[in-house]
Amino acid sequence: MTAVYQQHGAIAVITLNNPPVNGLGHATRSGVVEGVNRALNDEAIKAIVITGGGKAFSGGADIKEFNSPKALQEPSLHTVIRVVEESTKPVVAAIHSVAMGGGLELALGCNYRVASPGAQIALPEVKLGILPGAGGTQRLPRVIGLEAALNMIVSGTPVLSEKLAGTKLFDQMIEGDLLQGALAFAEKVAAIRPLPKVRDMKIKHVNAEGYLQFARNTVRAVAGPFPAPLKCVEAIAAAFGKKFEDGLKVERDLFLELVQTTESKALRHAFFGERAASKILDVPADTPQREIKSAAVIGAGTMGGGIAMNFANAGIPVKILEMKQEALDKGLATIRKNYENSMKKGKLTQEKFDQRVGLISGTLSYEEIGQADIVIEAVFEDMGVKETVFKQLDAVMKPGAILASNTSTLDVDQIASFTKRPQDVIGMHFFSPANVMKLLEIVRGAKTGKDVLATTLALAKKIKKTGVVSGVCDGFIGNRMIEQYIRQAGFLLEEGCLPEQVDKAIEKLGFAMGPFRMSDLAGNDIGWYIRKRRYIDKPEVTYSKVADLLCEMGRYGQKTSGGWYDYKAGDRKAYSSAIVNDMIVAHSATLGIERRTISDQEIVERLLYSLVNEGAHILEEGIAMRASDIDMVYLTGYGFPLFRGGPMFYADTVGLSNVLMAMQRYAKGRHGDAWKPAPLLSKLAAEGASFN
Ligand code: T1G
Repeated sequence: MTAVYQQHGAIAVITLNNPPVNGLGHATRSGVVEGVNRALNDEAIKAIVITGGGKAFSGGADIKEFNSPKALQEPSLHTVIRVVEESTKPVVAAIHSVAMGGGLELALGCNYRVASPGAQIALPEVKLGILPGAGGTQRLPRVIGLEAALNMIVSGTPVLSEKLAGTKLFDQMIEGDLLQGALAFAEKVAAIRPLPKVRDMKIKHVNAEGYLQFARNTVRAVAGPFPAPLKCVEAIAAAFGKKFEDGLKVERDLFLELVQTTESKALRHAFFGERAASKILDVPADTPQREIKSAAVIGAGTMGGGIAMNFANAGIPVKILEMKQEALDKGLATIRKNYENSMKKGKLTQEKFDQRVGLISGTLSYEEIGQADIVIEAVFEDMGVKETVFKQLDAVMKPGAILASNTSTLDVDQIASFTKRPQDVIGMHFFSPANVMKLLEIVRGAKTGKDVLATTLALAKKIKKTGVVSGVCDGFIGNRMIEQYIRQAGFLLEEGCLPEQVDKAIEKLGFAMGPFRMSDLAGNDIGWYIRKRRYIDKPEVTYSKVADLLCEMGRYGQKTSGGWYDYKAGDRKAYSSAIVNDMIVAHSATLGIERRTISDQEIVERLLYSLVNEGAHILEEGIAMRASDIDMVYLTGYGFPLFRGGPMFYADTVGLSNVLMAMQRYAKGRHGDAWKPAPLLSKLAAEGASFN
């Protein structure tokens, strides 16, 4: 049963029982209606308490049901709330832990609400690209006021129950046993008539219209490509000057409009994608984990320092090993500076600063890190250097320590072979800046132990990273795909584009930064180093030489005040470079290419579909377990626009047969070999299927 009915004296208790968060799926909704009707038909019952079993009152509507018939199957959430609100006996919501979305809306339909302190109270629908669709925009302003309600609904941010204790949202806060407190409260109000209803309350505001207009202007300025925030304001506005039922209808219409949008589907895709990524088919959720109480990092450079900060931020002591005192001091000073900057911006209290700085120490001796539960090396990206480090680690680290490499492309199996404990070796590929970027590619070696993988996934969550598991291949998931994207960017320059046209086209799609601005930021010499290797390893793969010519000009990017673009001292703005543009045009001439005007659509298709095709190969090879994992890599590590859902989701929205047709067109052009479709893509397109 997903709603359990019990009788405590003259009080009926309906307990939501749909783990893990009492999502209000169809069965649960039916259970509540049956419970209320049963209580109303039982003369011995004077009042009703609704509460949640397990770790939540309710996390809201069951998002898994969205865009499926079940979501609207009667009794809909509206019906459940109406049944509760029309009850002839008082209904008390007893809230603990989490009351979000439809869960809070259900509570708002009750006559009374009591809560334990520390419960997360939210209407977070806007984060899923929708809005509270079961009366929340009409009832919440009636109990906590227009401004507080509008802030909660437009931000979707949870508020702790005790912060709302003084409002009409909660009739009583219950310290100690919630059920006992709720039963006592229900006894106390059982005979009170008329039954209070939130819908009958009035909203007072000194200048509602003025405030709502201010809200519209503010929200419009910050909502970007997402339509939901502004529609939240419109729904709340309908709570003024309209009959309650009319306001509900406005809310309903806006909800139905939003739930069909691609933006909302993308946000819901990302919500589930983030959670699915930590599920590994052959590693059960109850796989024993190793305890991580301390960490060590090899290398105090940009990556090593950033990695160490992640541990300190999570309260885990971390020791950084360097070879030279000067490098160690520089690294520790940089970390301190980063925390000082956060404090200056008001993002860090002095207390947190002291705590985090206190958790980070340095050493020059391998012996001093031997007792750490995990060690992550962030040394130079060269297999010889990795070999030296891992042989040292194998000699000094205690048995059971996890030995992780921050390599961004190298073979983790080969790295593991430098040790006598390959089962303890794993890849943890952080993205620069490592203390900021959410993505953590977790590279599973052939011999990586299941407990090591389970531990690393749990650690990723603890240090607030999105951990995505990758198999071993050159570039893992993200970098392997971005290489095809960069290849196309180079070919586009040879055929007629200039850097700013390519960047602008993809930035118009929502990317934070196009390929050339991104390369200038990261350093053009990094790609140069990788291509030099490619020319030897994979001579059959063609690349544009334009990027090499740029590096031969010493134009590595921002760090050399010039790359694809020109830069001025102290100014990170990218200025079009006549020297570079002339070089590109001249290069086309040497290739005998007649430059042509290329549309933004072609630019976007060639950049994105090259990602999608490589992503399909990655899926076929089992390097990534599921398409949403690939999407999470791009959403959290490569600036892919969230409202587009990631490359594989984007391809699904375009339609895989359309993607395939476009690729077939490009296959007729230069470097057509790059457009050989992955068999999986062809198969899904032929079946009219999708990746996700
Ligand atoms: N529906 C279905 N599954 C849900 C869910 C939901 N609302 N919320 C969480 N889950 C699953 C989640 O996928 C994961 O599954 C497990 O629960 C644990 O989640 C009409 C229409 C509640 C604060 O947006 O914010 O109501 O991976 O890892 O860290 O207006 O989940 O274990 O299989 O996040 O303890 C509005 C979304 C819905 C709340 C718990 N509600 N959830 O956090 O656990 S729309 C939300 C959360 C709505 C009405 C509208 C969090 C949490 P699995 P978790 P957690």
